[in-house]
Order: sequence, then structure tokens, then C-alpha cells
Amino acid sequence: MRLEKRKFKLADENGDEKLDKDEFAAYMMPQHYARMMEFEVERLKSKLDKNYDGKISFLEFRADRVPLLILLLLIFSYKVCYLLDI
Ligand SMILES: [Ca+2]
Ligand SMILES: [Ca+2]
Repeated sequence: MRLEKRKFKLADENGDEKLDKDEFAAYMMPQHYARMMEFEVERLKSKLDKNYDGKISFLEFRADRVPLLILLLLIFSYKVCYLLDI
């Protein structure tokens, strides 16, 4: 399944194939939703893992810093939201 379709299905919490306000927010701001966060981490990890061994080596890490920075920002913002309970 294509990534965007998977992301849409994850955001569509009630499975009606439409995004209501809260589901759309989950799609657009996945860092605030635990069910979306796991998808985003996996998506970025897959992008970095150039040799498909399931792990990120330092060379892979260095080769693509921008997605990693995004991943770190997503994790950080998710943790802040969790701590602030928002
Ligand atoms: Ca829905
Ligand atoms: Ca790898």
C-alpha cells in the first residue's frame, strides 16, 4: 500500500474513508498523535535505511540529515505534547 494511503487510513480512525476535523488534524500534524507517530518514525527510518537491514548506520545517518532532523523534531514535539498533556 502506498505510504500516503497508509497514512490516510491511520488518520481515518472510524474507518469511513473520510477525514473529519480531528482525523484531518492527525493526518496533517502526525507528531501530536501516537497512532500516527509510529507511522512517521517507520516512514523516515525506511527512507534512511538505504541497505534495508532494518537499522540506521552512521553513514546512512549522515547521508540524509534532513529527514533525521525532522524525525528528531517529531519525537521531541510528541514528547513535549505528551508531557504537557495536549
Ligand atoms: Ca473518518
Ligand atoms: Ca541500514
